[in-house]
Amino acid sequence: MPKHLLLIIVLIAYINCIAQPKIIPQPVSMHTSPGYFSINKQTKVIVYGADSKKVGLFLSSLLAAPTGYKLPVINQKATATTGIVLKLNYTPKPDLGDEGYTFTSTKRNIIITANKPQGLFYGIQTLMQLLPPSIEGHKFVKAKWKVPAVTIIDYPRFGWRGLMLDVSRHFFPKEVIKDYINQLAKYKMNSFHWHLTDDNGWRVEIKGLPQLTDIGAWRAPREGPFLFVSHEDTEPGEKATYGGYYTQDDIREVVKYAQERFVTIVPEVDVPAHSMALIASMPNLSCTGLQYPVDVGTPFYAKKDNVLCVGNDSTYLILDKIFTQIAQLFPGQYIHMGGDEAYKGFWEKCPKCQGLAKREGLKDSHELQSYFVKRVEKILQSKGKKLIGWDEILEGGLAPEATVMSWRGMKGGIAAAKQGHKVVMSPSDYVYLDMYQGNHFIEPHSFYKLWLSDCYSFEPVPDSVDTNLILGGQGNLWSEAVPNGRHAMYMTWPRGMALAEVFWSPRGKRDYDEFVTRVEAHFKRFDAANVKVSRSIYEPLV
Ligand code: TNX
Repeated sequence: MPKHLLLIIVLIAYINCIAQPKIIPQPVSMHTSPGYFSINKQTKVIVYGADSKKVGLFLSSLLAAPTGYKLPVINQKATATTGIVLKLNYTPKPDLGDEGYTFTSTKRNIIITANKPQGLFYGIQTLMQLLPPSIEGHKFVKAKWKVPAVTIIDYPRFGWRGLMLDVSRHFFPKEVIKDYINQLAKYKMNSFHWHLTDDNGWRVEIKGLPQLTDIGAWRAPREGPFLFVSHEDTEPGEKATYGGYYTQDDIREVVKYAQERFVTIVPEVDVPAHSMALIASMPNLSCTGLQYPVDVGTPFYAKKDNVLCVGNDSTYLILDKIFTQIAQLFPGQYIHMGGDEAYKGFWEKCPKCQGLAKREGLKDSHELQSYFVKRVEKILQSKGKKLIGWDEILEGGLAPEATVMSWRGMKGGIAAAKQGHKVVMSPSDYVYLDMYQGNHFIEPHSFYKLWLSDCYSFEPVPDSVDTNLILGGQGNLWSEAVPNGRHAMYMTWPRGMALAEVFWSPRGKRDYDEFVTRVEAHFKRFDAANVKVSRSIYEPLV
């Protein structure tokens, strides 16, 4: 081959390589070709029926502000001509599953196909990422809206791709929750675990139990140290209290918002421990019956009884009342009952708990906990829901149908899968977004460490377990040191992108240095959206 021809081939290959669109999570397969599709004010979004129309309208609304175009969404019977075509397959393509899609862009059109509307939705997230970063802005920008010519086939590795946000240690208004959900959906995550209760605040209105939010949602404020705020915002008025809660209307509004983005909300009511806000509202539910204030925010402790009395019938009556309403508010199949870090010393000294143990033949406090979890499972099942809990629910024996969320490493998940239970992997060493993400000099106050590369190296399926039992994975943002929504975003991204890729993309495709080039490209998108995120992408030397 003549030398100059070889040079041209190498040059084309090189240009193609650097021109590779920076999609996160990485698609299953993507091929680029020369040319592009231009979105302009004549562009139409073409759909076929009500289901694809919804997604089409969503796309049109995403594009409206930055482009200034109001792209019409047209329901068409015949096969499409030009435009952005969103089409559900008449005969489902098995490889794509419920969430996969194909994406083809040429000079003439963009065609997205999927088996289900959710797949079309992910196709339009890919479309957004193929457009310049300014598409993420909220205001009009003059730009050329070019979509490079590509052919993509894409579908997720796992069905459970989640993030958790703790709204108890600090409270975030519903607008923050919506932003959080919107952001995770852009990275093709589909589950939002809403940690609604803990020692430091009860955050959900329960009709007929007004004390939960009159008392349980408020605590004394405290000072930093925080990077972005020097103190917590307190409510205006006479009492210097900190807190807040969601009304049932707020919850319905957020649920609808999440549904529009194909995100399932998993609500968590953390019991039997982490229950000081509940116990402060109803002191008769603890073994001692002592009156405590809602905790100001200390780590897991055993001196105060933040644990529900498992030998008291009122505990189950109240939980039934609470879970009835939680089940009505949240349409997803799962309810998370927490179950973590229960100090069991009060049960050991409590006559009611010991009486129960005797009657039921329970030989230790682990079995008392297991009895409690099994009763909660029955309550949830009676409302048509499935139980999921932190891996402590294994202690004393799992409830028959329980799904385990493994946070103290993977071992709980492995043990649960070996017993045939479903598992969501959420090990603190790989997914705890409250930890330092880089050098302490530039990162806000936190503890321990979790680098971007740690998240990216997470492998949710351990050797020797049935792959089908691992539903997927989840990143968790605990909010002891996260006082507001802006800080929550900062702590979640870019590590959330690494997790999104772990949960979606084929295992064999991971290459950290290449991933970082995509992350850097995505920083521009966050900038355009005015969302501040950490820039710590390499492990610090100190
Ligand atoms: C452990 S993870 C907890 C949380 C804390 C977190 C801090 C889990 C189930 N329990 O209550 O906020 O550590 O990283």
